[in-house]
Amino acid sequence: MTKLLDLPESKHVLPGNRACAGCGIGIGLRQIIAALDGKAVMAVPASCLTVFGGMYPTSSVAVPWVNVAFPSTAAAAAGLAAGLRATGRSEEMTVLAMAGDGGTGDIGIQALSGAAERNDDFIYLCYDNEAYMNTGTQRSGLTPHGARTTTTWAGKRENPKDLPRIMEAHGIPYVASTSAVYPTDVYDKVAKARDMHGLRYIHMNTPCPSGWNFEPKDTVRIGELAVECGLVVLYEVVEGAFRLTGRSAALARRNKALTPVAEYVATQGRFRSMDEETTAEVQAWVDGRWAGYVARHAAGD
Ligand SMILES: Cc1ncc(C[n+]2csc(CCOP(=O)(O)OP(=O)(O)O)c2C)c(N)n1
Ligand code: SF4
Ligand SMILES: [Mg+2]
Repeated sequence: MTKLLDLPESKHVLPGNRACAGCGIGIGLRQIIAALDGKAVMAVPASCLTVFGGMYPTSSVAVPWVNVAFPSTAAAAAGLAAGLRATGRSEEMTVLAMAGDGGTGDIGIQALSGAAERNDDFIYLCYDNEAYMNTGTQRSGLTPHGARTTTTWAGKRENPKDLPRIMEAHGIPYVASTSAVYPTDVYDKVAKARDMHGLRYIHMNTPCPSGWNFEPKDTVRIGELAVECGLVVLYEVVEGAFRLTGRSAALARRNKALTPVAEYVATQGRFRSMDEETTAEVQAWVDGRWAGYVARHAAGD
């Protein structure tokens, strides 16, 4: 595992963009592009990520980038990969499709599922800020149970879709779950995916101070707390073999109860109206999932 001080300096994600202060996307994006050494071509739909792309002719991301229609990110990436293959340049650069949770789990899922079924040759990275943030915080299929958005005033009633698991069911070579606030975990997973072929799917949690309603200075603390309480789990599935990574692996080794979900929800305004009953439901859901991850880790399947 790469050590924090050994991470390369970010040469391709430049200072200066219009994203909110404390945005988790920027932290993760630096490691993603660094792991590809800037040798990437990106396909990106409408989202907060396009704010980092900026308005032509300026951009804070110094790699080629195609803005694509919302449902077609994976289809566009498959086309870019086919183009590189046809011109004999597949080994020169990686095709990186990168989209939000709404653009991936709701709007883009059919194109992504098709690309996974064909095992098209690109990395798809979904950054998950847990709602449609660029348009002012509407509920997505990945918004957590209990979270308040502009379309769930009383708190969302459903559990979020488990997108990495849906992708794993396609039998693709690589699936990973990470968090932007663990830079070495992000870097190592993207670097591993870079050296593989076929469809590689990485899911990255990205805390969002504006939509989750917390102070920008707390991004890293809140991202870490999500892992401490098991709402976000760091893992990878390589050719079907599952293992927990980084902090999640350490928590499993410790073999103690995780931090209660109640501590996490107390840190964010979006959970302000969450009552004790809902918190207990979410806790039970997290406990069940965590036990499943720990069992898979132990079995190595
Ligand atoms: C076809 C289409 N429908 C709706 C929009 C408006 N729109 C732009 S960004 C966005 C939110 C995307 O949410 P997500 O994919 O989660 O990314 P985030 O904004 O959270 O980073 C929406 C609905 C659009 N640009 N195009
Ligand atoms: S709304 Fe959230 S995800 Fe979007 S730029 Fe602001 S902090 Fe980042
Ligand atoms: Mg989103």
